[in-house]
This record gives sequence, structure tokens and C-alpha cells, in this order.
Amino acid sequence: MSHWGMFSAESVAGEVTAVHPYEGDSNPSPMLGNLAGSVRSRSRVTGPAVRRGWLENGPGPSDRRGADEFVSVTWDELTELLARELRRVVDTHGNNAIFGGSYGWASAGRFHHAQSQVHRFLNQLGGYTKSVHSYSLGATGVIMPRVVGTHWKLFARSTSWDVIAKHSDLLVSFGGVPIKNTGVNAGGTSGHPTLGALDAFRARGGKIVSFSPLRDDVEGDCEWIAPVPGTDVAIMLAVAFVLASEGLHDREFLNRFCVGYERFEDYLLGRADGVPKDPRWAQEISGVPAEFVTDLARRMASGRTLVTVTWSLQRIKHGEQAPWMGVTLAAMLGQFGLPGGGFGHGYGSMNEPGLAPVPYPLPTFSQGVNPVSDFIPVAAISDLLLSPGEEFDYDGRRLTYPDIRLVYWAGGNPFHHHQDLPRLRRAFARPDTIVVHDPYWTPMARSADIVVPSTTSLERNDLSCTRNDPLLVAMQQVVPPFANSRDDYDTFADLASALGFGEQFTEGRSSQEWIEHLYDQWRPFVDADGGNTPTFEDFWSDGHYRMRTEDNLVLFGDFREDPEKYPLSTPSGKIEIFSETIESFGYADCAGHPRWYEPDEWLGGPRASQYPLHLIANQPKTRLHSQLDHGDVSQASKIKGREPIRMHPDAAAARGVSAGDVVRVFNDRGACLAGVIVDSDLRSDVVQLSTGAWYDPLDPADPDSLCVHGNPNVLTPDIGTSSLSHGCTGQHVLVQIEKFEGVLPPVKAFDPPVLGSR
Ligand SMILES: Nc1nc2c(c(=O)[nH]1)N[C@H]1C(S)=C(S)[C@@H](COP(=O)(O)OP(=O)(O)OC[C@H]3O[C@@H](n4cnc5c(=O)[nH]c(N)nc54)[C@H](O)[C@@H]3O)O[C@H]1N2
Ligand SMILES: Nc1nc2c(c(=O)[nH]1)N[C@H]1C(S)=C(S)[C@@H](COP(=O)(O)OP(=O)(O)OC[C@H]3O[C@@H](n4cnc5c(=O)[nH]c(N)nc54)[C@H](O)[C@@H]3O)O[C@H]1N2
Ligand SMILES: [Mo]
Repeated sequence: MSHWGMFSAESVAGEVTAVHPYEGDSNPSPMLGNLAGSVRSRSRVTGPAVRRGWLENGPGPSDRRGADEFVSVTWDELTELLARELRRVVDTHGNNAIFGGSYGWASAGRFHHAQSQVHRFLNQLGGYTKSVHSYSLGATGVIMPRVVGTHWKLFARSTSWDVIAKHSDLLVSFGGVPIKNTGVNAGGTSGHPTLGALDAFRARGGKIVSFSPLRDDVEGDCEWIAPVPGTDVAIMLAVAFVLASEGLHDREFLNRFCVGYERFEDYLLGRADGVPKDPRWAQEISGVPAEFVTDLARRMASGRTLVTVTWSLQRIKHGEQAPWMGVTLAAMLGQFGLPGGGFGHGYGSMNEPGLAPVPYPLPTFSQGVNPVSDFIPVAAISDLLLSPGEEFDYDGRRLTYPDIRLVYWAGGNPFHHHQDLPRLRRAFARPDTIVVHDPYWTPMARSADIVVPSTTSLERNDLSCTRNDPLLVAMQQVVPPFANSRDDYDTFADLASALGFGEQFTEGRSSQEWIEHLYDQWRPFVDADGGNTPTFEDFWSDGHYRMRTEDNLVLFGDFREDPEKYPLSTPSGKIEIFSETIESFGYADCAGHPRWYEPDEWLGGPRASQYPLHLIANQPKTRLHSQLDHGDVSQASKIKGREPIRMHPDAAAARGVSAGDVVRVFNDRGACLAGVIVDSDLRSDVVQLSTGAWYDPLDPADPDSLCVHGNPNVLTPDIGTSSLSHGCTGQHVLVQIEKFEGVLPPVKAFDPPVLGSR
């Protein structure tokens, strides 16, 4: 099992040679093609390694991170020096001097999940400064609980694809329903129903309106509208304006199930600020013709309409507003909780939305309790390291950044996920020690002091399942551990033992015993629900167990049926179109109701005169984030070894650029090279460069160096969505592009660093 689907594998001499998708999967992800050849890739970490400068000079700030050579050490030496360093930091600076947020996707599997392992270990060490929420849903995770009382239920208990295919007339999607993204599901998946469901929906006469800078965010038939990126909230407001001014809004629903519509309406109609948010107003901002919006509002009110907002819409400045306004629009239509109507968040962002949930908890490896209370919103990593002792706003609270001395990362790649990499590199020069566990020499591993080689999920047994998939799967080892790599669990068990809590960490179990234990602890939940689980031995030889799922769900169907019995977990128990709580925070960048704020990085703002192209840094089609960028499918997409950038023919011609050329993409934060695809399926002032190319600085010692490979995060702004949630804003950035003339520098991202001996 991988995050991008279930498979069986063939292997020869310790290498995966072929991968076959699970036969029950109607639309397997092409990303499975990255797995063959991945185990013995030249980018694997062959054994424990320590940065020479750290080994020779001891812990301390260093701007050599990322440029220094490494020294091989034995596992015993590694355990000894890492245990000593952890003890030193805890004893002299306290546990909150360890940053162990360790954000990242790592691999599928309930036991060997790297974050669970590192968090359990650090909790037992006495705790660590953690991070909250995700790069995926930084704004949603804070705003949606205040508006509808939850964020995770929006996906895990979303209206099912079957219900949509059967009941919806119109799907108005902001951000499309990109099939490429539904390949992926955190923890894995045994099926990919989205494409089939959209086809069934269209075959019944269902229509899709896709607001998106890219045509292919919907596969097949749809009405494609490409507004100025980042202006969706203005468009939604204009739709709402038409509903309100033509009396098409459902007053009864707004009275019974919502609070604060009147306050919002004062803003909407311009009573509050003298600016009616009408379709002409929105046309000025978004470029979408007023007549289209007026007509769309009427269509939306005349049938069963689902308003969907992809997660990308909240990964920008003021990202709170798009999902909030999506909820408000759906509430005005009065179809919340009706089959096929209402609101959806993340259809086409991940496989999960639209899939039926399992009704019981999943087998879980306990992380224990973190005694340290300090935390950061996850995308504040550079702020944390650069500004110890400084105060910041978060969700109505005033918090302080602790002084971090040691950074511990297992299962994530900040050089993939974080914005403004030149700034991140300066931040990573600050701590005394950086520890990274990874199977590969990623740019993050190269920037560490202590590199711990992990196995991949192909090299170990595990259990996998997710909350919206019927199968519990026996993940059976395909090949032996590569070279001198080890399971993260074994590394932590040894470290815990050197630090005096070995027994507490392992509870006396080997990994295989843990897997069996997790399974046995979980069985009673299933059996109490009428399941009939086999013994572990039978489960393991069958390969999977099929769980019950809750089919044909309608998001908030119970609330609609009986709002007194099933209130939302908001202060009012209702949908909060106006939130007294948020209003009381007094934030200039997030008021008490959804509203339009001008972004920083947009074509309508002053930066566009210097950087006239709007770059969409979306999820890559050919891999999960940075994972297996060296794999066959990802490599096949590269142009002269560089990540592909899509440009409109007009934008290319204006710069004398043709398909297959390499260009320099730049702004005032940084620059990278990319290989050109010319394509008219995007706005002429929009370019698209997905995330995930391994950061590859021309001069590794210079934090401002050109990335020769095409990582868009050398360009993106490192600013939070707002004072409310400080979510990631990496999706959008303004750039300029020029043809790269000189001699093309080689891509070295996949070459391991120099490994010396002492
Ligand atoms: N510009 C821009 N940036 C973005 C986004 C965007 O839209 N635009 N999207 C953001 C989003 S939504 C996300 S979720 C993040 C993703 O960011 P990450 O989750 O950090 O990215 P991954 O490449 O999945 O990193 C996972 C790492 O875990 C390693 N790994 C795999 N298995 C194991 C294991 O068993 N043990 C250990 N120790 N390591 C393992 C992999 O080799 C890889 O290096 O990126 C964010 N960044
Ligand atoms: N293949 C693949 N699938 C993935 C992932 C991956 O790495 N690879 N990562 C997974 C993860 S961790 C996450 S969180 C999800 C993320 O899910 P999303 O954030 O929804 O995915 P993106 O591909 O970043 O963006 C979806 C589309 O939104 C459109 N868009 C961007 N900005 C705007 C805008 O301002 N307005 C409108 N209307 N549309 C806009 C873009 O054209 C883009 O293709 O994807 C998951 N799926
Ligand atoms: Mo994500």
C-alpha cells in the first residue's frame, strides 16, 4: 500500500521490478509507476551519517548546512552521539528547545508511520515544541470549526459520490475537481471512484461549472471559467448578491439553521460600506463577465446545486475566506444537508471526500502525551527559528516563539513543503543541531547535521487502513532493508534505551509483535459492530479484511433533519455566517463574516507591474509531493531534466520562448530553472509549476542560489493566511520569466553528498 494506492509488487535481488495495481481499483494512480527501482536508487542513504562541521566543532549555529560534506558513522556511534546531544539540550535548555513538529507525509502504514514514531519518542523524552494543523488545510482547520463546528467531518463525512451522481443537477466548483489529486489519500486507498462518479453524474444530465486558472482541473465536459487567480471570493459574493437582491435566497433556512446572515447582508449589499458586491464589482476584480455571474446565480437557485471549494483556495493569503464564503453561498441556497446539494470542500483535492467512512476507530500506535504546551501553526517554522521570544497572534491567542536548539524531523521534507526557501535556509542555520530520518538524501537530509537512514515501507511489514476505505490491508515486506538502513522504530528503540526509557518505548515488543498487538486491540470494535474478524494469522495470509462502511452519506444530513438533536459544535449550534468569536479577536485580516480582501500576490495588485505572470504552484501530477521525484513517471515528465512549467502560447511568444526551452523563473525572493510546455489550456497571464522538484542550488553554500531543477518554493511568500490561522500561502506567487541562455548547469539533486571518513 502507498498513499497513492494499493498494489502488489515483484522484486529481484532486493529491488522492486514491477508493480501491479489492486484489481478492485477502477482507476489506479499512474504514480504507482514511480515505485519500481526506488529501493536501490542512488539517492538512498546507505548508512548513518554526520555533517563534518558538526562532528568536528560540536553543536552550534552553522551556515554550512546544505554545503558541508558528511562522515559515515556506525549505528552504535550514532545512537551514542544523538542520545548525548538530546540529553544536553533537554538538561541545559529544557524540552521546549526541541522542535519536533516534524510535519510531513512519510509513508502509509499504521505502525511505522514516522510521525507517530517520532512523537511517541519525544513525548517520552519529556516533550517537545509541536506544530498544529497542516500545510494542506492550515486556514480551513481553524476557520471551519468556528463556522460549522468541524473541519475533518467536511471530508470524512462528506456527501458521497453516489449521492452526488444521483441527485445533483449542478456542480459549481471553485478549483475544479482535479483527478490527478484524487490519486492520493493519506494512508492509502483501495479504490479511486471520482472519475467514474463524475461520468455517471454527467450521463444523468449533471452540469459542471469549473472556476479555475487551468482547463484540466476538470477532466471531460464542463463550463470552464478562468478568473484572475485568487478572486473566487469576489465571484461568490457577486453570486450571493444576485440571490439576495432577486429574493432567490432561502430565508427560512438562513433563520433556522444559521446565525448572522443580516450582518453579512449589510456588507454584501453595501449598506455597511457603500460598496454593493454586485456582479459589476466582481467583474472589475475577477474579469468574469457580470452577465455570466447573474445567470449562474439564477441557475444555482433553480435546481439541486453543490458548491465545492478545493483546498488550494485556502492555501493563499486570506485563505479563510473562500471556504467560509462557500459555506455562506450554499447556506443561502438552502440546500445544506439535502442529497446532492449544499457544500463540499476537497472534492478533487484528495481521494477521501465522497468516499464512505468506516464506523469505528482504526488501529492506532499510541503517541502518548506531550508535557510541553508550546506550539506553532505548522507553516510558521522559519518565524519560529528566526524570532525566538517574539510574540505572535493565533486564533484569538497571543503566543511566544520558544528558543529552539534542536530540530528533529522524521518523515517530512521542509524543502518541499515550506515557502521562501532562501529564508528557510537562514532559519535552519540558527539551531545547534538538526536531525533528519529519511530513506533518501533529500535536500532536507543534506541540510541536517545527523542523518538517520530509514527503511521505506517496501522493506517492512505493516498494517494500513484509513477512515474512508473499506480495506484493512496487510502490508507485506517486498524486499529486505536496503544497505545499512533501519526502521525508524528500531532507531528510536535504541535511542530510548540509551536514554533510559527503552522499556517504556517498546513495551517489550518487536515491530511484528506491535503490528499483531494493534490488530488484536482493534478487533473488538469491529466485532461489537457485527463484524467477524479473523485471527491475525488468517488476516495476514488473506492479505486484507473488508470493513463495514456508512454508505450514501449526506454532509450535515442529521443537522438538517433535526438541528436541536444534532446541533453543530459552534457557539450557536448553527452555521455561523457571522461569528461573534472571530469578530471579538479584532483582527484586521479576518473579520466576523466572510469578505473580500485583496491578496498580495495577484494580478490586480502593484507587484504585478514587475512580476506580470501569476504562477500556480499546485500539486504535481506525477508524484506525491517530493516523494520519488527520481522515479520513472516523475522523470518522464521532466524537460532537459527540469520540472515542467506550463505557459500560454501568448506568454511564451512574448518572451521568445518555445516548447522544450529552459527558462529562468524569478522574483525578488529567488529564482529557478524550469522546462517549458506551451499550452492554451490556461489563462495567458498564468503559468503553472507544480511543487516537488528536489531543491537543487547551483551554489549550495549560498541560500539565495538559483535552483537549477525547478522548485517553486524558492519563489513563494512565507506569510501566513491571516492572524487567525497562519496557514500556508504557497499556492500563488507572482513571477517574471525569461529564456535561459547560458550553459545549462547539471541537475545534481539526486546525487548523494560526499561521504568522507574520519
Ligand atoms: N508552494 C507550495 N508548497 C506546498 C504546497 C502547495 O500547494 N504549494 N502544498 C503543501 C502541502 S498540501 C503539503 S501536505 C506539503 C507536503 O510536504 P511533505 O509531506 O513534507 O512532503 P513529502 O515529499 O511527502 O515528504 C515526505 C518525506 O518522508 C520521507 N519518508 C517516506 N517514508 C518514510 C519513512 O518510513 N520514514 C521516514 N523517516 N521518512 C520517510 C520521504 O522520503 C520524504 O522525504 O507540501 C506543502 N507545500
Ligand atoms: N498527484 C498528487 N495528488 C495529490 C498530492 C500530490 O502531491 N500529488 N498531494 C495531496 C495533498 S497533501 C493535498 S493537501 C491535496 C491538495 O489539494 P488542492 O490544494 O486542492 O490541490 P492543488 O493541485 O494544489 O490545487 C487544485 C487546483 O486548484 C486550482 N487553483 C489554484 N488557485 C486557484 C484560485 O485562486 N482559484 C481557483 N478557482 N482555482 C485555483 C489550480 O488550478 C489547481 O490545479 O492534494 C493531494 N493530492
Ligand atoms: Mo497536503
